Amino acid sequence: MKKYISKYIFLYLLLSAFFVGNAIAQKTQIPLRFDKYYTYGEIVEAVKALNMAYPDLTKAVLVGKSEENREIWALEINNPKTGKAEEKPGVYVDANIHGNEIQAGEVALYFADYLLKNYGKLKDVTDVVDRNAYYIIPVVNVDGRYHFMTDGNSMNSNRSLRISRDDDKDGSFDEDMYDDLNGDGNITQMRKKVEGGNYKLDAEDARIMVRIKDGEKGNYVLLGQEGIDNDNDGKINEDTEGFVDPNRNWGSNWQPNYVQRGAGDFPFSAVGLKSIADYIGKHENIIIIYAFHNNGGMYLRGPSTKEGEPLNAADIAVYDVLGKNAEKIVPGYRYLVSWKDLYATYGDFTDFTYDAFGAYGFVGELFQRETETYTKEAKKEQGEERFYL
Ligand SMILES: [Ca+2]
Ligand SMILES: [Ca+2]
Ligand SMILES: [Ca+2]
Ligand SMILES: [Ca+2]
Ligand SMILES: [Zn+2]
Repeated sequence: MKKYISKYIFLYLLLSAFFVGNAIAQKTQIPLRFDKYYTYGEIVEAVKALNMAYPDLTKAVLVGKSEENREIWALEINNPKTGKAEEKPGVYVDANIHGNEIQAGEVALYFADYLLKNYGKLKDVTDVVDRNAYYIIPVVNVDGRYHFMTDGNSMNSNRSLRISRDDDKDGSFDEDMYDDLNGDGNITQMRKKVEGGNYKLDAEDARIMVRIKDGEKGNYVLLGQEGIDNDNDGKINEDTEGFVDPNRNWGSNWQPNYVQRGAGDFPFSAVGLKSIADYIGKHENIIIIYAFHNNGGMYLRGPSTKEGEPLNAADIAVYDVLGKNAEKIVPGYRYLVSWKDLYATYGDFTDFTYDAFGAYGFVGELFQRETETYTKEAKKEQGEERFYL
């Protein structure tokens, strides 16, 4: 008997060692990796890992929780030897408010990592860290990032918040979502071969469907996005994820859904956004806000609607200095005004932080190629197609 017990204990120890070892191996480590995208969980681990690696300069702060109860974390950077954080100019940086714009999360993390690893090594970095306090939230839409990495995605899915909505008013919420039927990670259009259909295959690429012209004969029909009738009500994909755009739900110049699509039922109906607003409000020293999105190669300032005009001239002068410097620092990126140069958005984040807290705000639209840089000409060429940024 004794022999068996010791054998079991040994096995137990061996197994525990295996699991502990595994847990450590999975943990996000310093130096952080920038050759892959971190999952939501790994981003949280990265914030904590930076805090552990630089305990004198950082705090990891739980800001709040999302619709699906995921934690939203901030990394704060301040050198207490040069003063209290709240007595220094505060620089707030966040990213990935649109859940599918994931690389912005890596950019915010890279920014934190860059400041910390070069502190005491590069003079300019040491100077700015000594003079300012930083508040960095790498992932705002934590549920969106999570689902973007785990679910099949269409072009626009998991951009929004997970506030469910009963689209077909049958008493159940989001009960018939898209289904990735062929398991390729993408929600794409389904097609069916039907002689006399209104589509045909593209001559060069059979994946592409071309609408037939008058007099032509087609042999395909489109069946809509991938999915099955999950709840057996005879309709397919009739109640998918709720659509509240996290950058249309802030408490300044908010407009209801019929004016601003994705607005949500009321300002700050999103619990995660509300917690971030409270967090920023607690740090009265925050004077500048950078919110990183994808894409287009732009630094956008407010106002995000015409009604927000005119900004006061002194603020515009500050914006112009910052914006023109941003253009110099990041070649190809352009400093623009949201409503005028792009499109109007109500309930916008940086409008809220400007109106409520008097902080200068920029939306950094990351990623641009020559062809993808926003121009008025390009918008005309795109015709009816809308790009949401
Ligand atoms: Ca329903
Ligand atoms: Ca729904
Ligand atoms: Ca698929
Ligand atoms: Ca159904
Ligand atoms: Zn965006």
